[in-house]
Amino acid sequence: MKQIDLKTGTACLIAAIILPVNAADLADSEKEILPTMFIEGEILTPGTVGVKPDMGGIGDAAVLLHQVPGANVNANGPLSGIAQYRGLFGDRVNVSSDGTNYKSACANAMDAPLSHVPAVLTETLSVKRGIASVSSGIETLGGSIVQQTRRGEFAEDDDILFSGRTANGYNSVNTGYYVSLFANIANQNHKIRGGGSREAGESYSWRDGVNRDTSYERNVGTVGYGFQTDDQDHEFDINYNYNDTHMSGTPSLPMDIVYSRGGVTNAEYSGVIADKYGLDVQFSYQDVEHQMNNYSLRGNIPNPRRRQSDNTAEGFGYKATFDIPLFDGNLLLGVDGDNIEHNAVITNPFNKPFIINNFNDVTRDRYGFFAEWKGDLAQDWNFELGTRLNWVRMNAGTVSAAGAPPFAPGKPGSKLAADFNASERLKNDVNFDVVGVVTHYLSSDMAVELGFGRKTRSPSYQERYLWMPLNATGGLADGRNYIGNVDLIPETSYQAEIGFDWQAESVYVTPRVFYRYVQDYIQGTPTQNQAALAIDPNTLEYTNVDANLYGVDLDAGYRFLEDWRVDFRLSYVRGRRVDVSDNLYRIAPLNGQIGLFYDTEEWLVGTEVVGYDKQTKTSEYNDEVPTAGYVTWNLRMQYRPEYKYVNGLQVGFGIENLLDKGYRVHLSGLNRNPTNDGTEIGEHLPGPGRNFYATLSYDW
Ligand SMILES: [Cu+2]
Repeated sequence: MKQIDLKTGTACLIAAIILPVNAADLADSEKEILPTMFIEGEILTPGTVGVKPDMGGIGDAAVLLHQVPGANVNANGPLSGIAQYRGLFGDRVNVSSDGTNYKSACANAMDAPLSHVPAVLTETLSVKRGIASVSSGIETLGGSIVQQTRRGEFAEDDDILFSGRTANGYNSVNTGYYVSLFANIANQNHKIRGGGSREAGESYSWRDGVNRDTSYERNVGTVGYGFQTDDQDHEFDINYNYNDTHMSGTPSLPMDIVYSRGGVTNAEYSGVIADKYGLDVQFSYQDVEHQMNNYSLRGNIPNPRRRQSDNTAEGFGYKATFDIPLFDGNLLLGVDGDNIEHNAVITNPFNKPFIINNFNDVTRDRYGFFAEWKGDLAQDWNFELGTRLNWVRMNAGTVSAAGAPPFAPGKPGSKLAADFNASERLKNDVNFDVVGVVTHYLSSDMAVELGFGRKTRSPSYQERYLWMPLNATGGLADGRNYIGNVDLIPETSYQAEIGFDWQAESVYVTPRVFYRYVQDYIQGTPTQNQAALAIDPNTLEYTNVDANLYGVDLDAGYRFLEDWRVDFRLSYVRGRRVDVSDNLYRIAPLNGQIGLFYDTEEWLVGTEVVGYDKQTKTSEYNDEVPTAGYVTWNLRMQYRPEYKYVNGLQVGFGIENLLDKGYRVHLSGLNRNPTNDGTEIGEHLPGPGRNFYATLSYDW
C-alpha cells in the first residue's frame, strides 16, 4: 500500500495506530492506484471516508458522521444518534458494526445501531461514498456505514505483544466525562483483549437555557479472542460487547431512556483455501432489552398520562462469502441474513389495568443471496458489477389493549385491534438489487467514477405493524402519531452518481454529484382510517409515495508551508416528493466546514468554522418547522510530546462554539419535554453552547 506523506509525522503516528487493522479493510475492494491518505482523524481511500475518533469530547459514535461529506446525524438525544446519509436515515441506511446489523430494541430507535459501541471504543467509522456495494449489507438503499471496534492485533515476531489504549475526556457544557481502557495481549497466534468505557453527563447548557433533559449515562464492556495460523491463512475471532445504558434523555421523543442493556456476540472465520480462494463466515447474536418512560425526566406528569414502555429485540445474523479469482478480478459469492423478533408493550405503572400490546411477536427475517465481480476491464479501467436477491419475511402476532376508554368494546381502539388481528399480517417480499460502477484512472492520482444502482428496502416493522395511532416511528421525532399499513410494498430506488477523486501530494479534492429516484418511498400521509382519526384527528398513515433526492458533496484540502493545512467539506441534498408537491422530512440543510491547522508531529493547533444554512424546504404533510442558519467557531489543540518515555501520550484542549452562539439544530427533532429550559414544546432542540473540553489518551 502506498501512503501519502501529507505530513510525515502525523501520518506515521496515525498509520501506526490504525494500519494493522483498518487501512487494508477500508481499501479491500478498491484497486489501489490512488494512494490512501491520512489526515488528522480521517483516512481517505478512493470512494471511502474513514473517521477515527480523535478530537473533542465526543460520545456517541454517530457524531463521527459529522466528519463525512453527505453524512449527518438525527440526534434525538445524546446517545440516540440515527445515521443520515444524503437525506435518507433510519432503516434506509445500512449500519454494520463488526459485521453485525444491530437492531434497535426501542421502537423509536433510542438505542440506534451506532449507540451500542461508543466512539471511544470505535477504531474507525467508514462510509462508502456513493453507491454501496451489494456485498456491503442486506438492505443498503441509503448507503452503508461500517463501524469497526477495537480488536487488538497479533504480535509480528516471537515476542509477547502487550498493547492498549486509554482515552478520557471532559466537557464543560454538560459537565460530561468519559473514561475508557482497552488492552490486548498477543503472540503470533493468539490475542486476548478486553476493554470498557463509562460516559456520563448532565443536560447541556446553551445561550438561552438548558436543553432538558439531555443527561446520560452509559457503560460498555467488551471482551474478545482471536486466533491465526502460522501462515496467517486462517483467522478466527470471537467478540462480545455489552451495553448498559442508564437513564438518558431523548427530549424530541415521547419518552426518555430508563435503560438499554444487552449484548452482541459475533464470531468470524476468514481463510484462504488452496492459496487462492477466500472464505469468510460470520455469525452474530443479539439480545437487548430497553425500557423508556415519560415521567422520570419530564417533571410532574399527572398519573393518568404516565407511560412506560418495555421493548426487546432478539435474534441472529450471518454472512458467508466465497471469493474466487475470475478474469482480471474477483468474483464474490455470498449468502447473508438475519432473523429478529421485536416485542413492545406500553403500560402505566401507576394504573395497572392500562396496557397496550404495541408490537407483539413481530418478526422481520431477511435472507440474502448475492454475486459481485470487481476487477480490471482494461488498463486504468476498473469495474464492479453486483446483483442481490433478498427475501424478506415479516409477521406479527395478535394485539390487544385495555385499561382506557378507547379500548372498551365497540370503541375505536378495540376496532383497530380487531381489524389488525383480522388482517393478513404474514408478508413475503422478494427484492432485487443491482449495482454497476466504472472507475477510470486518469493518472496516478486522479480518478473519475460513474455508478448506477437499483436498490430496494422492505417496510420496517413499525411501518407495517403499528396498529394504533402512536409515536413509535423509529425515531422520526416529528411529534405526530402514525399508524402502519400491512399492505405497504417495498421501496425501489434508482440512483446515479458521478465522482471525481484527486488525491495528490499536497492537495485532495473529491466532489460527487448524485441523483436518486425512489419509487414507492414510504412516508406518512393523512389517514382515512376513521377509528384512528377518532383517537387522533391528525393521525398519519404510512403510505407508498414517490420521491427523488439529489445533491453534491465534497471533501477537499491543501497542505502548504510544510506544516499548515486547510481542509474543506461541503454537503448539500435536496429531497422532494414527486407525486405531489412537497419536500421530504428532516433533510439536512446545506452545510460545510473549513479548518485551518498547524500540524506537526508534536502539535496540532487550529480552528474550524462550521456553517449550516437555514432549512426552509420543509415537509408540509407533518408541518415540519423550518430552522434558521448559523455559524459556529471551534478552537482545537493537541499535543503529543516527543519524549521517549511518554511516546503515545496525547493531550488535547479546545473550545467548541467559542462565541456561544445560540442556534437550533434542524435534524435534532422537536422538543417534547415540558421541563426544557429555553425551548417550547414543538420547537427544534438547540445545539450546545460554548464548551471547553480536555482529552487525555495514551497508546502503548
Ligand atoms: Cu425507547
